[in-house]
Amino acid sequence: MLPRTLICVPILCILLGCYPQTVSAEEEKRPNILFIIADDQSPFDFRFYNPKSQLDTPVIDQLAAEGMVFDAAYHMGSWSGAVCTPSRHMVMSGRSVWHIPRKGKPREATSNLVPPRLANNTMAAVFNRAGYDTMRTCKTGNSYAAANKQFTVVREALKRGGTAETGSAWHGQQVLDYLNEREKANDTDPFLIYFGFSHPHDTRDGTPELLAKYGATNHTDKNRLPPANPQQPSLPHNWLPQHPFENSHLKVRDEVNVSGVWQNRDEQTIRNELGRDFACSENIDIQVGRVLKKLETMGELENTYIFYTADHGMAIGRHGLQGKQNLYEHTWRVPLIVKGPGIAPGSRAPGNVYLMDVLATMCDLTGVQAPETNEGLSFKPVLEGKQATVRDVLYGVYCGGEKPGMRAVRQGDWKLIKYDVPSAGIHETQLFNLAENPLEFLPEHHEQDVITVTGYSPKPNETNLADQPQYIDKRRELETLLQQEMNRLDDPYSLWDQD
Ligand SMILES: [Ca+2]
Ligand SMILES: [Ca+2]
Repeated sequence: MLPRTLICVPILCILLGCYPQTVSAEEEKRPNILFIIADDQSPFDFRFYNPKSQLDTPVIDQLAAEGMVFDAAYHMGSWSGAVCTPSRHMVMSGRSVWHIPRKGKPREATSNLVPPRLANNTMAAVFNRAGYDTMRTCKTGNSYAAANKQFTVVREALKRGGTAETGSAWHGQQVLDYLNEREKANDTDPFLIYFGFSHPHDTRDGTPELLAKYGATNHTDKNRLPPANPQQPSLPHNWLPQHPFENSHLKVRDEVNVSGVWQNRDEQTIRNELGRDFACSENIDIQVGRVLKKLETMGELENTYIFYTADHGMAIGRHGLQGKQNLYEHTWRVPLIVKGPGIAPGSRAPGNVYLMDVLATMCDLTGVQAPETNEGLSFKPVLEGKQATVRDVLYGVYCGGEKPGMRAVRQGDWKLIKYDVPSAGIHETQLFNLAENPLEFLPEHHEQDVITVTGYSPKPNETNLADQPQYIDKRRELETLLQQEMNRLDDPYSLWDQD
Protein backbone atom coordinates (compact mmCIF):
# COMPACT_ATOMS: atom_id res chain seq x y z
CA MET A 1 0.00 0.00 0.00
CA LEU A 2 1.14 3.57 -0.60
CA PRO A 3 2.05 5.80 2.32
CA ARG A 4 -0.92 7.80 3.57
CA THR A 5 0.82 11.10 2.79
CA LEU A 6 0.96 10.28 -0.89
CA ILE A 7 -2.75 9.52 -0.99
CA CYS A 8 -3.54 12.80 0.74
CA VAL A 9 -1.37 15.04 -1.45
CA PRO A 10 -3.96 15.65 -4.17
CA ILE A 11 -6.74 16.42 -1.65
CA LEU A 12 -4.50 18.85 0.21
CA CYS A 13 -3.46 20.48 -3.02
CA ILE A 14 -7.03 20.99 -4.14
CA LEU A 15 -7.84 22.59 -0.77
CA LEU A 16 -4.85 24.90 -1.01
CA GLY A 17 -5.51 25.75 -4.63
CA CYS A 18 -2.02 24.66 -5.63
CA TYR A 19 -3.08 21.73 -7.79
CA PRO A 20 -1.53 20.40 -9.96
CA GLN A 21 1.89 22.07 -9.69
CA THR A 22 2.90 20.37 -6.44
CA VAL A 23 1.90 16.86 -7.49
CA SER A 24 5.08 14.91 -8.02
CA ALA A 25 5.92 13.82 -11.53
CA GLU A 26 5.89 10.27 -10.28
CA GLU A 27 2.32 10.56 -9.07
CA GLU A 28 1.20 12.10 -12.36
CA LYS A 29 2.61 9.17 -14.28
CA ARG A 30 0.68 6.44 -12.49
CA PRO A 31 -1.18 4.53 -15.19
CA ASN A 32 -4.96 4.20 -15.41
CA ILE A 33 -6.78 0.92 -15.87
CA LEU A 34 -9.76 0.27 -18.12
CA PHE A 35 -11.05 -3.24 -17.48
CA ILE A 36 -13.61 -4.27 -20.11
CA ILE A 37 -15.63 -7.44 -19.55
CA ALA A 38 -18.35 -8.90 -21.75
CA ASP A 39 -20.95 -11.32 -20.41
CA ASP A 40 -20.84 -14.78 -22.09
CA GLN A 41 -18.51 -14.41 -25.08
CA SER A 42 -16.59 -17.17 -26.80
CA PRO A 43 -13.01 -16.44 -27.88
CA PHE A 44 -13.81 -18.19 -31.19
CA ASP A 45 -16.16 -15.32 -32.11
CA PHE A 46 -13.17 -13.06 -32.71
CA ARG A 47 -11.05 -13.05 -35.85
CA PHE A 48 -7.83 -12.78 -33.85
CA TYR A 49 -8.66 -16.25 -32.51
CA ASN A 50 -10.66 -17.63 -35.41
CA PRO A 51 -9.81 -15.98 -38.75
CA LYS A 52 -12.97 -17.46 -40.32
CA SER A 53 -15.34 -15.73 -37.90
CA GLN A 54 -17.85 -13.41 -39.55
CA LEU A 55 -18.05 -11.09 -36.55
CA ASP A 56 -16.86 -7.52 -37.22
CA THR A 57 -15.09 -5.95 -34.24
CA PRO A 58 -12.73 -3.33 -35.70
CA VAL A 59 -12.08 -1.61 -32.38
CA ILE A 60 -11.29 -4.76 -30.41
CA ASP A 61 -9.22 -6.05 -33.36
CA GLN A 62 -7.25 -2.82 -33.17
CA LEU A 63 -6.70 -3.34 -29.44
CA ALA A 64 -5.41 -6.81 -30.27
CA ALA A 65 -3.09 -5.33 -32.90
CA GLU A 66 -1.75 -2.75 -30.44
CA GLY A 67 -1.44 -5.06 -27.43
CA MET A 68 -0.92 -8.69 -26.42
CA VAL A 69 -3.42 -11.47 -27.20
CA PHE A 70 -3.58 -14.53 -24.91
CA ASP A 71 -4.25 -17.86 -26.59
CA ALA A 72 -4.88 -19.75 -23.38
CA ALA A 73 -6.81 -17.59 -20.94
CA TYR A 74 -9.35 -19.46 -18.84
CA HIS A 75 -11.83 -18.98 -16.07
CA MET A 76 -11.37 -21.74 -13.52
CA GLY A 77 -14.93 -22.96 -13.57
CA SER A 78 -18.10 -23.09 -11.56
CA TRP A 79 -19.96 -24.99 -8.87
CA SER A 80 -23.18 -23.27 -9.97
CA GLY A 81 -25.31 -23.17 -13.11
CA ALA A 82 -24.81 -19.41 -12.88
CA VAL A 83 -21.23 -19.61 -14.13
CA CYS A 84 -21.01 -15.81 -14.06
CA THR A 85 -21.13 -15.81 -10.28
CA PRO A 86 -17.93 -17.69 -9.39
CA SER A 87 -16.15 -16.21 -12.41
CA ARG A 88 -16.81 -12.68 -11.20
CA HIS A 89 -15.83 -13.58 -7.64
CA MET A 90 -12.49 -14.84 -8.99
CA VAL A 91 -11.97 -11.66 -11.03
CA MET A 92 -12.71 -9.41 -8.07
CA SER A 93 -10.82 -11.31 -5.38
CA GLY A 94 -7.97 -13.01 -7.25
CA ARG A 95 -8.91 -16.26 -5.49
CA SER A 96 -9.44 -19.75 -6.86
CA VAL A 97 -12.79 -21.38 -7.47
CA TRP A 98 -13.06 -23.34 -4.18
CA HIS A 99 -11.75 -20.39 -2.12
CA ILE A 100 -14.44 -17.83 -2.88
CA PRO A 101 -17.79 -17.14 -1.23
CA ARG A 102 -20.37 -19.69 -2.34
CA LYS A 103 -23.80 -18.77 -3.57
CA GLY A 104 -26.41 -19.78 -1.04
CA LYS A 105 -24.03 -19.57 1.91
CA PRO A 106 -25.32 -16.93 4.35
CA ARG A 107 -22.01 -15.13 5.04
CA GLU A 108 -18.57 -15.13 3.49
CA ALA A 109 -16.97 -16.22 6.74
CA THR A 110 -18.89 -19.49 7.01
CA SER A 111 -16.17 -21.43 5.23
CA ASN A 112 -12.60 -21.64 6.49
CA LEU A 113 -11.50 -21.54 2.85
CA VAL A 114 -12.79 -17.97 2.53
CA PRO A 115 -11.07 -15.25 4.56
CA PRO A 116 -13.32 -13.01 6.66
CA ARG A 117 -14.19 -9.60 5.23
CA LEU A 118 -12.83 -10.64 1.82
CA ALA A 119 -14.75 -7.84 0.07
CA ASN A 120 -12.39 -5.34 1.73
CA ASN A 121 -9.57 -6.90 -0.26
CA THR A 122 -11.21 -7.01 -3.66
CA MET A 123 -10.33 -5.01 -6.76
CA ALA A 124 -11.94 -1.64 -6.04
CA ALA A 125 -11.12 -1.65 -2.31
CA VAL A 126 -7.44 -2.28 -3.09
CA PHE A 127 -7.27 0.49 -5.68
CA ASN A 128 -9.26 2.94 -3.53
CA ARG A 129 -6.65 2.52 -0.80
CA ALA A 130 -3.89 3.13 -3.32
CA GLY A 131 -5.36 6.52 -4.23
CA TYR A 132 -7.13 5.53 -7.45
CA ASP A 133 -10.56 6.77 -8.42
CA THR A 134 -12.75 3.72 -9.07
CA MET A 135 -15.84 3.51 -11.24
CA ARG A 136 -17.97 0.58 -12.31
CA THR A 137 -20.73 -0.03 -14.77
CA CYS A 138 -22.00 -3.54 -15.42
CA LYS A 139 -25.02 -5.78 -15.33
CA THR A 140 -26.71 -6.51 -12.03
CA GLY A 141 -27.07 -10.00 -10.57
CA ASN A 142 -24.99 -13.22 -10.67
CA SER A 143 -21.95 -11.30 -9.53
CA TYR A 144 -20.05 -10.40 -6.32
CA ALA A 145 -22.27 -7.71 -4.83
CA ALA A 146 -20.11 -6.99 -1.77
CA ALA A 147 -17.08 -6.37 -4.01
CA ASN A 148 -19.04 -4.37 -6.57
CA LYS A 149 -20.18 -1.94 -3.87
CA GLN A 150 -16.58 -1.01 -3.16
CA PHE A 151 -16.31 1.08 -6.33
CA THR A 152 -16.64 4.77 -5.51
CA VAL A 153 -18.94 5.35 -8.48
CA VAL A 154 -21.38 2.55 -9.34
CA ARG A 155 -23.79 2.65 -12.29
CA GLU A 156 -25.27 -0.80 -12.66
CA ALA A 157 -28.27 -2.04 -14.60
CA LEU A 158 -29.25 -5.08 -16.61
CA LYS A 159 -29.18 -3.92 -20.26
CA ARG A 160 -30.00 -6.65 -22.76
CA GLY A 161 -32.33 -4.78 -25.06
CA GLY A 162 -31.97 -3.60 -28.63
CA THR A 163 -32.02 0.18 -28.13
CA ALA A 164 -29.51 2.74 -26.91
CA GLU A 165 -31.29 3.05 -23.57
CA THR A 166 -31.89 -0.67 -23.03
CA GLY A 167 -28.69 -2.13 -24.50
CA SER A 168 -24.91 -1.89 -24.42
CA ALA A 169 -24.87 1.82 -25.36
CA TRP A 170 -26.17 2.52 -21.85
CA HIS A 171 -23.05 1.01 -20.28
CA GLY A 172 -20.86 2.94 -22.71
CA GLN A 173 -22.68 6.16 -21.83
CA GLN A 174 -22.07 5.65 -18.10
CA VAL A 175 -18.33 5.56 -18.70
CA LEU A 176 -18.48 8.58 -21.01
CA ASP A 177 -20.51 10.53 -18.44
CA TYR A 178 -18.01 9.62 -15.75
CA LEU A 179 -15.06 10.72 -17.91
CA ASN A 180 -16.85 13.96 -18.78
CA GLU A 181 -17.40 14.67 -15.10
CA ARG A 182 -13.73 14.05 -14.37
CA GLU A 183 -12.78 16.39 -17.15
CA LYS A 184 -15.06 19.14 -15.83
CA ALA A 185 -13.71 18.71 -12.32
CA ASN A 186 -10.12 18.71 -13.59
CA ASP A 187 -9.64 15.44 -11.75
CA THR A 188 -6.20 14.06 -12.53
CA ASP A 189 -6.09 11.14 -10.08
CA PRO A 190 -5.39 7.82 -11.75
CA PHE A 191 -8.52 5.81 -12.37
CA LEU A 192 -9.67 2.21 -12.48
CA ILE A 193 -12.78 1.85 -14.61
CA TYR A 194 -14.61 -1.48 -14.63
CA PHE A 195 -16.48 -1.35 -17.94
CA GLY A 196 -18.82 -4.33 -17.95
CA PHE A 197 -21.61 -5.21 -20.35
CA SER A 198 -24.83 -7.20 -19.95
CA HIS A 199 -24.50 -8.67 -23.48
CA PRO A 200 -23.99 -10.83 -25.50
CA HIS A 201 -25.64 -12.92 -22.74
CA ASP A 202 -29.18 -13.84 -23.76
CA THR A 203 -31.66 -12.48 -24.37
CA ARG A 204 -29.59 -11.44 -27.41
CA ASP A 205 -31.76 -8.58 -28.61
CA GLY A 206 -29.61 -6.69 -31.09
CA THR A 207 -30.23 -3.26 -32.57
CA PRO A 208 -32.23 -3.35 -35.84
CA GLU A 209 -29.25 -2.25 -37.98
CA LEU A 210 -26.85 -4.83 -36.56
CA LEU A 211 -29.45 -7.62 -36.66
CA ALA A 212 -29.99 -6.81 -40.34
CA LYS A 213 -26.25 -6.92 -40.98
CA TYR A 214 -26.06 -10.47 -39.56
CA GLY A 215 -29.36 -11.58 -41.12
CA ALA A 216 -30.89 -12.31 -37.71
CA THR A 217 -34.21 -11.68 -36.03
CA ASN A 218 -35.10 -11.37 -32.35
CA HIS A 219 -36.99 -14.64 -32.58
CA THR A 220 -39.70 -15.18 -29.94
CA ASP A 221 -42.13 -17.76 -31.37
CA LYS A 222 -41.38 -21.13 -29.85
CA ASN A 223 -43.61 -22.90 -32.37
CA ARG A 224 -41.69 -21.80 -35.46
CA LEU A 225 -38.11 -21.66 -36.61
CA PRO A 226 -36.53 -18.24 -37.26
CA PRO A 227 -36.21 -17.36 -40.95
CA ALA A 228 -33.06 -18.56 -42.71
CA ASN A 229 -30.87 -15.83 -44.19
CA PRO A 230 -27.60 -16.15 -46.10
CA GLN A 231 -26.21 -13.17 -44.13
CA GLN A 232 -26.25 -15.22 -40.95
CA PRO A 233 -22.94 -16.55 -39.62
CA SER A 234 -22.25 -20.06 -40.85
CA LEU A 235 -22.62 -23.05 -38.56
CA PRO A 236 -19.54 -23.73 -36.40
CA HIS A 237 -17.56 -26.72 -37.69
CA ASN A 238 -17.92 -28.47 -34.33
CA TRP A 239 -21.73 -28.17 -34.33
CA LEU A 240 -23.67 -31.29 -33.35
CA PRO A 241 -27.44 -31.89 -33.31
CA GLN A 242 -27.15 -32.92 -29.64
CA HIS A 243 -24.50 -33.61 -27.06
CA PRO A 244 -23.51 -37.30 -27.34
CA PHE A 245 -24.10 -38.12 -23.67
CA GLU A 246 -25.53 -36.74 -20.43
CA ASN A 247 -22.82 -34.34 -19.24
CA SER A 248 -24.39 -33.71 -15.77
CA HIS A 249 -26.47 -30.61 -16.58
CA LEU A 250 -28.22 -30.91 -19.93
CA LYS A 251 -31.49 -29.65 -18.44
CA VAL A 252 -30.11 -26.38 -17.09
CA ARG A 253 -31.93 -23.23 -18.25
CA ASP A 254 -29.24 -22.30 -20.77
CA GLU A 255 -29.56 -25.66 -22.53
CA VAL A 256 -33.36 -25.80 -22.71
CA ASN A 257 -34.93 -22.40 -22.18
CA VAL A 258 -32.99 -19.58 -23.84
CA SER A 259 -35.53 -17.52 -25.77
CA GLY A 260 -35.02 -18.04 -29.50
CA VAL A 261 -33.22 -21.39 -29.08
CA TRP A 262 -34.96 -23.49 -26.40
CA GLN A 263 -34.03 -27.13 -27.09
CA ASN A 264 -33.55 -26.61 -30.83
CA ARG A 265 -30.14 -27.22 -32.37
CA ASP A 266 -31.11 -27.13 -36.06
CA GLU A 267 -29.10 -25.02 -38.48
CA GLN A 268 -31.68 -22.24 -38.81
CA THR A 269 -32.01 -21.76 -35.07
CA ILE A 270 -28.27 -21.82 -34.36
CA ARG A 271 -27.31 -19.54 -37.24
CA ASN A 272 -29.97 -17.03 -36.26
CA GLU A 273 -28.82 -17.10 -32.65
CA LEU A 274 -25.20 -16.63 -33.71
CA GLY A 275 -26.35 -13.66 -35.79
CA ARG A 276 -28.01 -12.19 -32.72
CA ASP A 277 -24.89 -12.92 -30.69
CA PHE A 278 -22.70 -11.16 -33.27
CA ALA A 279 -25.08 -8.18 -33.43
CA CYS A 280 -24.69 -7.80 -29.66
CA SER A 281 -20.92 -8.25 -29.79
CA GLU A 282 -20.48 -5.68 -32.55
CA ASN A 283 -22.49 -3.24 -30.48
CA ILE A 284 -20.07 -3.82 -27.60
CA ASP A 285 -17.23 -3.06 -30.02
CA ILE A 286 -18.89 0.24 -30.93
CA GLN A 287 -19.24 1.19 -27.27
CA VAL A 288 -15.61 0.35 -26.54
CA GLY A 289 -14.71 2.58 -29.50
CA ARG A 290 -16.64 5.53 -28.05
CA VAL A 291 -14.81 5.23 -24.75
CA LEU A 292 -11.35 4.82 -26.31
CA LYS A 293 -11.95 7.88 -28.44
CA LYS A 294 -12.85 9.88 -25.36
CA LEU A 295 -9.71 8.71 -23.55
CA GLU A 296 -7.68 9.76 -26.57
CA THR A 297 -9.26 13.22 -26.59
CA MET A 298 -8.47 13.56 -22.91
CA GLY A 299 -4.85 12.57 -23.52
CA GLU A 300 -5.25 9.54 -21.22
CA LEU A 301 -5.20 6.72 -23.76
CA GLU A 302 -1.44 6.16 -23.87
CA ASN A 303 -1.20 6.02 -20.09
CA THR A 304 -4.00 3.48 -19.65
CA TYR A 305 -3.74 -0.29 -19.39
CA ILE A 306 -6.72 -1.74 -21.23
CA PHE A 307 -7.92 -5.27 -20.51
CA TYR A 308 -10.55 -6.86 -22.75
CA THR A 309 -12.10 -10.15 -21.66
CA ALA A 310 -15.34 -12.00 -20.86
CA ASP A 311 -16.47 -13.83 -17.73
CA HIS A 312 -16.48 -17.16 -19.65
CA GLY A 313 -17.14 -18.47 -23.15
CA MET A 314 -20.30 -19.88 -24.72
CA ALA A 315 -21.38 -22.84 -26.86
CA ILE A 316 -24.29 -21.75 -29.14
CA GLY A 317 -24.53 -25.00 -31.10
CA ARG A 318 -20.97 -26.23 -30.69
CA HIS A 319 -20.94 -29.86 -29.47
CA GLY A 320 -24.74 -29.79 -29.46
CA LEU A 321 -24.69 -27.42 -26.49
CA GLN A 322 -26.15 -23.95 -26.16
CA GLY A 323 -24.89 -22.63 -22.82
CA LYS A 324 -21.86 -22.05 -20.63
CA GLN A 325 -22.16 -25.19 -18.47
CA ASN A 326 -19.34 -27.22 -20.02
CA LEU A 327 -15.53 -27.35 -20.25
CA TYR A 328 -14.91 -27.40 -23.99
CA GLU A 329 -12.53 -24.67 -25.18
CA HIS A 330 -15.35 -22.50 -26.60
CA THR A 331 -16.69 -22.15 -23.09
CA TRP A 332 -13.89 -22.79 -20.58
CA ARG A 333 -11.62 -20.30 -22.37
CA VAL A 334 -12.11 -16.53 -22.46
CA PRO A 335 -10.88 -13.87 -24.87
CA LEU A 336 -8.06 -11.82 -23.33
CA ILE A 337 -6.21 -8.79 -24.71
CA VAL A 338 -4.03 -6.43 -22.69
CA LYS A 339 -2.76 -3.20 -24.18
CA GLY A 340 -0.72 -0.51 -22.47
CA PRO A 341 2.68 1.03 -21.75
CA GLY A 342 5.53 -1.44 -22.25
CA ILE A 343 3.47 -4.10 -24.03
CA ALA A 344 4.72 -4.87 -27.54
CA PRO A 345 2.05 -4.16 -30.20
CA GLY A 346 0.80 -7.27 -31.98
CA SER A 347 2.37 -9.61 -29.44
CA ARG A 348 0.91 -12.97 -28.57
CA ALA A 349 1.20 -15.15 -25.47
CA PRO A 350 0.58 -18.89 -25.71
CA GLY A 351 -0.82 -18.85 -22.17
CA ASN A 352 -1.48 -19.81 -19.49
CA VAL A 353 -3.55 -17.50 -17.34
CA TYR A 354 -6.77 -17.51 -15.38
CA LEU A 355 -9.14 -14.60 -14.91
CA MET A 356 -8.17 -14.80 -11.22
CA ASP A 357 -4.66 -13.61 -12.26
CA VAL A 358 -5.97 -10.26 -13.50
CA LEU A 359 -6.06 -8.58 -10.08
CA ALA A 360 -2.43 -9.43 -9.26
CA THR A 361 -1.42 -8.24 -12.73
CA MET A 362 -3.25 -4.93 -12.40
CA CYS A 363 -1.53 -4.38 -9.07
CA ASP A 364 1.89 -5.28 -10.48
CA LEU A 365 1.47 -2.97 -13.51
CA THR A 366 0.56 0.00 -11.32
CA GLY A 367 2.90 -0.55 -8.38
CA VAL A 368 -0.01 -1.27 -6.06
CA GLN A 369 0.49 -4.03 -3.52
CA ALA A 370 -1.76 -7.03 -4.10
CA PRO A 371 -3.87 -7.97 -1.06
CA GLU A 372 -2.73 -10.84 1.16
CA THR A 373 -5.88 -12.75 0.24
CA ASN A 374 -4.87 -12.82 -3.44
CA GLU A 375 -3.97 -16.22 -4.90
CA GLY A 376 -3.57 -15.14 -8.52
CA LEU A 377 -0.23 -14.80 -10.28
CA SER A 378 0.86 -11.59 -11.94
CA PHE A 379 1.45 -12.11 -15.65
CA LYS A 380 3.26 -8.79 -16.00
CA PRO A 381 6.49 -10.66 -16.94
CA VAL A 382 4.57 -12.18 -19.86
CA LEU A 383 3.20 -8.78 -20.90
CA GLU A 384 6.74 -7.41 -20.87
CA GLY A 385 7.98 -10.28 -23.00
CA LYS A 386 10.31 -11.53 -20.25
CA GLN A 387 8.56 -14.84 -19.68
CA ALA A 388 6.48 -17.13 -21.93
CA THR A 389 3.93 -18.12 -19.31
CA VAL A 390 3.28 -18.08 -15.57
CA ARG A 391 1.51 -21.45 -15.28
CA ASP A 392 2.20 -24.96 -16.48
CA VAL A 393 -1.09 -26.71 -15.68
CA LEU A 394 -4.67 -25.48 -15.98
CA TYR A 395 -7.60 -26.91 -14.03
CA GLY A 396 -11.31 -26.51 -14.78
CA VAL A 397 -14.48 -27.60 -13.02
CA TYR A 398 -18.16 -27.57 -13.81
CA CYS A 399 -20.43 -29.09 -11.20
CA GLY A 400 -23.46 -26.82 -11.15
CA GLY A 401 -25.67 -29.79 -11.96
CA GLU A 402 -25.20 -33.35 -10.79
CA LYS A 403 -22.07 -34.02 -8.72
CA PRO A 404 -19.21 -34.71 -9.14
CA GLY A 405 -19.88 -33.44 -12.70
CA MET A 406 -17.09 -32.34 -15.07
CA ARG A 407 -13.38 -31.75 -14.57
CA ALA A 408 -10.71 -30.67 -17.04
CA VAL A 409 -6.97 -30.36 -16.98
CA ARG A 410 -4.62 -29.00 -19.61
CA GLN A 411 -0.86 -29.11 -19.95
CA GLY A 412 0.80 -27.95 -23.16
CA ASP A 413 -1.24 -29.13 -26.11
CA TRP A 414 -2.94 -31.91 -24.14
CA LYS A 415 -6.32 -31.64 -22.52
CA LEU A 416 -8.42 -34.11 -20.57
CA ILE A 417 -12.10 -33.78 -19.68
CA LYS A 418 -13.86 -36.25 -17.38
CA TYR A 419 -17.60 -36.59 -16.75
CA ASP A 420 -18.95 -38.36 -13.67
CA VAL A 421 -22.76 -38.48 -13.65
CA PRO A 422 -23.87 -41.28 -11.30
CA SER A 423 -27.64 -41.16 -11.96
CA ALA A 424 -27.08 -41.64 -15.70
CA GLY A 425 -24.27 -44.15 -15.21
CA ILE A 426 -21.93 -41.85 -17.13
CA HIS A 427 -18.17 -42.20 -16.67
CA GLU A 428 -16.72 -40.52 -19.75
CA THR A 429 -13.17 -39.45 -20.52
CA GLN A 430 -12.09 -37.22 -23.40
CA LEU A 431 -8.47 -36.66 -24.42
CA PHE A 432 -7.63 -33.98 -26.97
CA ASN A 433 -4.44 -32.84 -28.62
CA LEU A 434 -5.39 -29.17 -29.03
CA ALA A 435 -2.61 -28.50 -31.54
CA GLU A 436 -4.11 -31.07 -33.90
CA ASN A 437 -7.73 -30.81 -32.81
CA PRO A 438 -8.35 -27.29 -31.50
CA LEU A 439 -12.11 -27.54 -32.00
CA GLU A 440 -12.27 -30.78 -29.95
CA PHE A 441 -13.99 -32.89 -32.58
CA LEU A 442 -15.60 -36.08 -31.28
CA PRO A 443 -16.40 -39.33 -33.12
CA GLU A 444 -19.92 -37.94 -33.72
CA HIS A 445 -18.45 -35.12 -35.83
CA HIS A 446 -17.23 -37.80 -38.27
CA GLU A 447 -20.76 -39.09 -38.98
CA GLN A 448 -21.96 -38.40 -42.52
CA ASP A 449 -25.24 -36.72 -41.52
CA VAL A 450 -23.28 -34.25 -39.37
CA ILE A 451 -20.73 -33.58 -42.13
CA THR A 452 -23.60 -32.96 -44.53
CA VAL A 453 -24.84 -30.12 -42.29
CA THR A 454 -21.50 -28.56 -41.30
CA GLY A 455 -19.76 -29.11 -44.63
CA TYR A 456 -16.61 -30.08 -42.73
CA SER A 457 -14.96 -33.53 -42.69
CA PRO A 458 -12.65 -33.82 -39.68
CA LYS A 459 -9.32 -35.54 -40.23
CA PRO A 460 -8.92 -38.97 -38.60
CA ASN A 461 -6.83 -37.61 -35.71
CA GLU A 462 -9.39 -34.84 -35.02
CA THR A 463 -11.21 -36.87 -32.42
CA ASN A 464 -11.32 -38.00 -28.80
CA LEU A 465 -8.10 -39.95 -28.21
CA ALA A 466 -8.89 -41.23 -24.70
CA ASP A 467 -9.48 -44.84 -25.68
CA GLN A 468 -6.80 -45.15 -28.34
CA PRO A 469 -4.10 -47.54 -27.07
CA GLN A 470 -1.16 -45.38 -28.19
CA TYR A 471 -2.30 -42.55 -25.88
CA ILE A 472 -2.82 -44.59 -22.73
CA ASP A 473 0.30 -43.13 -21.07
CA LYS A 474 -0.68 -39.57 -21.93
CA ARG A 475 -4.14 -40.19 -20.54
CA ARG A 476 -2.73 -41.60 -17.27
CA GLU A 477 -0.34 -38.66 -17.00
CA LEU A 478 -3.16 -36.14 -17.30
CA GLU A 479 -5.39 -38.10 -14.94
CA THR A 480 -2.63 -37.88 -12.33
CA LEU A 481 -2.25 -34.15 -12.96
CA LEU A 482 -5.99 -33.68 -12.60
CA GLN A 483 -6.05 -35.45 -9.27
CA GLN A 484 -3.10 -33.35 -8.05
CA GLU A 485 -4.86 -30.15 -9.07
CA MET A 486 -8.10 -31.23 -7.41
CA ASN A 487 -6.21 -31.87 -4.18
CA ARG A 488 -4.17 -28.69 -4.41
CA LEU A 489 -7.22 -26.49 -5.05
CA ASP A 490 -9.44 -28.06 -2.35
CA ASP A 491 -11.93 -29.55 -4.80
CA PRO A 492 -14.29 -31.33 -2.38
CA TYR A 493 -15.22 -34.14 -4.82
CA SER A 494 -13.55 -37.25 -6.19
CA LEU A 495 -14.22 -38.91 -9.54
CA TRP A 496 -15.20 -42.55 -9.96
CA ASP A 497 -11.68 -43.67 -10.82
CA GLN A 498 -9.85 -41.59 -8.23
CA ASP A 499 -8.68 -42.55 -4.73
CA1 LIG B 1 -21.67 -14.67 -17.87
CA1 LIG C 1 -10.49 12.04 -7.94
